[in-house]
Amino acid sequence: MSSTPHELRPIKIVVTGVLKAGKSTAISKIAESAISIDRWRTTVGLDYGYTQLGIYEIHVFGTPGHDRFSFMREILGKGAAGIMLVVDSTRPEFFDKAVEMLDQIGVNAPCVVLANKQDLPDALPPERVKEELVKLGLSPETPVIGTVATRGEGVKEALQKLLEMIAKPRKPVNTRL
Ligand SMILES: Nc1nc2c(ncn2[C@@H]2O[C@H](COP(=O)(O)OP(=O)(O)O)[C@@H](O)[C@H]2O)c(=O)[nH]1
Ligand SMILES: [Mg+2]
Repeated sequence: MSSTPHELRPIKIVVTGVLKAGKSTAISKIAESAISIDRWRTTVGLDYGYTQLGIYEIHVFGTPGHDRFSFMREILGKGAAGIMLVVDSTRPEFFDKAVEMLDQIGVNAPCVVLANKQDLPDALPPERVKEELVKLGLSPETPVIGTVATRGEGVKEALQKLLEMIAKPRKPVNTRL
């Protein structure tokens, strides 16, 4: 069965992470079209990207890294079907902050982590990134995928994984339904 545009399901995905982790770069690789509101190469407002994959019409929103925009994280998180957390695998000192940002999104949606900058020699491998993040409170079921956002490596795979998690039926709140 082929799907017509009418059957496309619009969903919102939020991309979060600290400054310079690679969020804008990752979004530009995911999306057919992407915009970034930035100044001096730093995202000050937000990133937005749009793409279609399978049955989904995907609207990707990147949260701004600067703390003075922290209020935006909760706003952007509203109604999100999934979350992508981008971390710079060479900067474990920021992992704590990354997990904190995940909390600030404030939605209990499926999440994947992009262990980005795997091309750099001092990058922690994805398994090590996961170990560290779990120590800081990340749920151990969260997939952590190695990526090189500048080359687009692993980014689409991470999105695909997230979509699989979104598609998985979750226990209904009302068990009689
Ligand atoms: N070496 C390397 N650099 C990256 C990678 N992803 C992003 N960068 C660089 O890291 C910097 C910050 O990326 P950006 O996407 O603006 O981060 P954001 O602040 O999270 O949106 C830029 O100079 C990017 O070119 C990667 O996978 N490898
Ligand atoms: Mg940015």
